[in-house]
Amino acid sequence: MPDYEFSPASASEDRPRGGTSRRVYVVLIVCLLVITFIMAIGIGVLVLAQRSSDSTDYVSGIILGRCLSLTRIARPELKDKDCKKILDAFKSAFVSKDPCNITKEDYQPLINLTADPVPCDKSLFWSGSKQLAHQYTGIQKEMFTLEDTLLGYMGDGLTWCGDPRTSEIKYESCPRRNEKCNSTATYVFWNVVSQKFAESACGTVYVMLNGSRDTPFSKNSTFGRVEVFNLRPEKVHTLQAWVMHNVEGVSRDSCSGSSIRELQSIVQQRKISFECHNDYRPARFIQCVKQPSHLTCKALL
Ligand code: N1C
Repeated sequence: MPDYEFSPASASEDRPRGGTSRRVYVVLIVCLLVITFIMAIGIGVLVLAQRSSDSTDYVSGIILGRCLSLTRIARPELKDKDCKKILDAFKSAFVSKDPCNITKEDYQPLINLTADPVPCDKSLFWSGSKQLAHQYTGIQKEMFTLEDTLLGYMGDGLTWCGDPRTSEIKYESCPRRNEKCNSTATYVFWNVVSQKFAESACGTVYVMLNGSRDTPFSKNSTFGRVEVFNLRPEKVHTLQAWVMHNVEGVSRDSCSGSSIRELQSIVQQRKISFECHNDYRPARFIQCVKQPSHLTCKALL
């Protein structure tokens, strides 16, 4: 009998085998479903973990990258700084801590690792004029704003905070500063580094202020609250203010206005001489690059 011919005997023999293979199929399908389910969960967990570690990598990556690019490329005289240690000290200041109660002491280990003193007569403070101040020091390379030093450069433009429940850096959902949440990680950072920047200044120091604001000198600003009061009169003999006005904007206040007179009085009480220039010419030239045909710019020539 040919192999393919049906025989009752073989049919009866096949029945139990057919039942077994159906069971095998069912078991296989169930196994496949279970494996697929486990894999889906695994992939989900990986994606979530990846997302949350992205938030760590974002700030950590920028801080480490900025530290390396400044100390290894732009300012090789700082090549001995240990950027990995600096990143660890930065994170330890606020990671896993109450985001509303960061202290100056929390940042002390970071400060100790990042000393970058500015030569006398080369410190430029600013308030309300960040962009122009940076354009100025970008050209006048021997002058330094805080953001031209290692610490200021690393933190510029970033927001960060910790959370007691995790050891990760947050940056998207940090609490806003208010009466109940006074000492945020970023606010305390700028207070501490601005204080250090002012304490280490010497000789004549400069401040660029925004004369198109109602109060170019504000006692609530970091400059008015922290820096002015941390200049050391035994090292700083003169503060020279540059009151810059927008080329097209209105001139709200100038060297003779009440806000600058208030600054003058604070500085002189601290036994530091005070000088003031309206629209300091070298910085005015920079403003005029964008609007060379404006009347006040033509008048410069
Ligand atoms: O509050 P400000 O200016 O008077 O602060 C500026 C003053 C500068 O002289 C700097 O040395 O204080 C220092 N400083 C920074 O370098 C800095 N970089 C970025 C203070 N703050 C700094 N930031 C952020 O800008 C920070 O978030 C802070 O709140 C603002 C300050 O801007 P401002 O009012 O124009």
